[in-house]
Amino acid sequence: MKITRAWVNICSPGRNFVTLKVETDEGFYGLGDATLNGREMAVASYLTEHVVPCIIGRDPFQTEDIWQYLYRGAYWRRGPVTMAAIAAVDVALWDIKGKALQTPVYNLLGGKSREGVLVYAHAHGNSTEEVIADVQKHMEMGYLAVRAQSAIPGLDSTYGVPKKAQPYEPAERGLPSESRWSSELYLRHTPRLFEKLRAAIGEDVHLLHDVHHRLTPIEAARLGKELEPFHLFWMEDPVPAELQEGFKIIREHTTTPVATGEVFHSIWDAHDLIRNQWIDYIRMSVVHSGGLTHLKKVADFASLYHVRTGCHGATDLSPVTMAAALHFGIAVHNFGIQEHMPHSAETNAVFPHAYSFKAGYMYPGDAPGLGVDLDESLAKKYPYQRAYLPINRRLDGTLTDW
Ligand code: KDG
Ligand code: MG
Repeated sequence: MKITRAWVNICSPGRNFVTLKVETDEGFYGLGDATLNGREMAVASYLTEHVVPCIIGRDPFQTEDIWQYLYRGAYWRRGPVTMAAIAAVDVALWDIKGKALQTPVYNLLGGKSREGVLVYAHAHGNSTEEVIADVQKHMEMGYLAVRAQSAIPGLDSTYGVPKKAQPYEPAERGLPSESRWSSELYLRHTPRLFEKLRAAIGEDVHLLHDVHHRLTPIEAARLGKELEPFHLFWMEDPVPAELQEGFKIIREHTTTPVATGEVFHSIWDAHDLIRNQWIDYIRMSVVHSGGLTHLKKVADFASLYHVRTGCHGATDLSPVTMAAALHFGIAVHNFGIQEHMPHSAETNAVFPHAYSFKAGYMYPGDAPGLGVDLDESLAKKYPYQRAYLPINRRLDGTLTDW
């Protein structure tokens, strides 16, 4: 079999998505997600100008060799743009393999290790009462794990809480909006939130929380310690992770489990975190870390150190990535949990898919390949619109991590 054609689709059914479609001479085609939130056109251009010409004529079954060709062969390695482009090709080729062999991708990754993929939902609110009500609503919907994010008294807006009564979507059209941040106010409020939340809902549901890279290691250590009585499933991205040793300080002070990795691109971003057992969950996603070929190696390495997976699954990861994550999650032995932030109705219509949710778990479905498609004529109705993630400043105006 040979790759005969590949092209990039850019659409915005509620939010922007970049999708690679790869066709073969035997009539099979595959899809790969290449969306990099707020920097979409960089990956689209990288693919069209630099990658697509190099894959025409290659055998789509050679996922390992093509991965190495695009990674080592570029000379310039890693980085979010390169790794999202490699991921798009890689996932499209696994999709083709599955379709050609008439089997779901999970069978090519080792087969099912479990019956369903445990997922966590997003709950949020402008007050503790609203957060509690939203967690309870998700429990009634069947979720067994819920992430809780709250507005912080004294701050106008914060990560994870919608500004209007609509589903949370951080990327906004127009230039980047600016938020204000205070670690002091956040650290004062968050343990009280979880104390009231646990008292209201009991111990039977897993609770998670995303710090979104905003603290210093010693501040994160304090938070982890104060959250210990409320038994979080994890505390996510407590600090910006460029300095892997920062996690050592957190680890030395608290037994609250730590998860990180949604902005990582390769095993080299997580190598020290994993081998020193400074984290419990590695949250790299299929799309931003080189596709299934690389993520499987990350998971296998992590499994040696008791680190489990928890793939990023926000709405800026398209249904193609969600499908890939579910095939991956049902197959890898050291799976932990999968994030589930449901896509809009427009997005779901543009990307019809076989995956489903039932009683706290998601299922990839048994369609050959990934079981997700792209309705190209419907996608044309939603042209790309430039959008950015917000930026964050401290109360005195200093730029900080969003
Ligand atoms: O594009 C950025 C989002 O994907 C990110 O802010 C979402 O942190 C996130 C999460 O855990 O879903
Ligand atoms: Mg996160």
